[in-house]
Amino acid sequence: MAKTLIIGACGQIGTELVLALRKKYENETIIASDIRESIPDILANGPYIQLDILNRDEVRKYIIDQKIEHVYLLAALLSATAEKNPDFAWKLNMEGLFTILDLAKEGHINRIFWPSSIAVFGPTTPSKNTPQQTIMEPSTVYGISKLAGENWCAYYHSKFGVDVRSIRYPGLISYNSLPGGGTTDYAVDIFYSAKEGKEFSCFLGKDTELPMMFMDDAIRATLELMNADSDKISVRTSYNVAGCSFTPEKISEEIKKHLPEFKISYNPDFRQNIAETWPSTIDDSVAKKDWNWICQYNLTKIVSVMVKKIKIRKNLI
Ligand code: NAD
Ligand code: AKB
Repeated sequence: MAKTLIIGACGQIGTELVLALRKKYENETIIASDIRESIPDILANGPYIQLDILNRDEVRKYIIDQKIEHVYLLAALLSATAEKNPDFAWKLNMEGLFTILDLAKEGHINRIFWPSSIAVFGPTTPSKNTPQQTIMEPSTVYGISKLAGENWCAYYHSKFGVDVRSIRYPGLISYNSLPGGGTTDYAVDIFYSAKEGKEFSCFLGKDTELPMMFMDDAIRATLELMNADSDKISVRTSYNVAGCSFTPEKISEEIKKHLPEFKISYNPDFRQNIAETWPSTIDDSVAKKDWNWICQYNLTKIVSVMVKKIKIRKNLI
């Protein structure tokens, strides 16, 4: 059983990933870490260490001393936050990756997961059914950092044999954890307004179609890729995966089927400009062929689970 460290474990994906890994493997082998001093209660069922990925010496010492074998590196600034702080976004999104890739190159780690994003695509990319390999000219700091990261992953794999695996996640929709500063965050926020009986002010226009995915699908994709035989992995930059694509108007119509009183208004801000450069639908045929990826949640199923689970969560508080 590989001793595993999740860096950035208290975020939207990390929270769910740690829970999924602890369900599958022994809790003691799944170590959550984050820059945050305290952890969400939901992660208190196993080990936690406060680590700043930008403190290279401390991270190196911990990974070597603790004989960590697998690392999931999730700490990053997302698209909207990164546009507000480009220098720091570049530093955080790139330096941490080099620390982990170098440890693997030196033989201290034997497998890495590092997430990329649909943000690697840009305004010149074909936006419908965006292929695995296509024009990639991102126009955001976040997208530039993810594209550079993908290429560094492929480089460390081909030059040094580093086993690094990656997925270009679409916008992720979850109920156990909140999103952390992205352009797709509206698709989670909308459920809280809907459940609270408040009108939702959407920061994207009503016809802005983006690729999205339910968190359970994203976590399953991550674990399936990490468990795939190495010889099945033909892509060492990052895999396209598709869930379902929808507009704010489409998701609000689906919510109204459960909560007929729900109201939405549209007040696009700077995130609209980002969204307009991203694909609307994704071709994930390579992931399907290589490691049998298949999505299980369409919009109807996502909305029905979200409406139910967010109610349960609110009742528990
Ligand atoms: P998030 O912002 O919710 O979580 C990031 C976590 O990293 C936070 O808990 C934060 O405290 C931690 N962190 C920040 N700085 C740190 C540091 N210096 N050292 C250690 N930890 C630090 O992000 P997320 O949505 O969970 O995304 C995780 C990864 O997945 C990111 O690389 C992101 O780009 C990628 N991704 C996410 C989505 C999505 O929709 N959530 C989509 C595509 C790609
Ligand atoms: C964001 O909106 O920044 C993220 C992403 C798609 O990478 N959710």
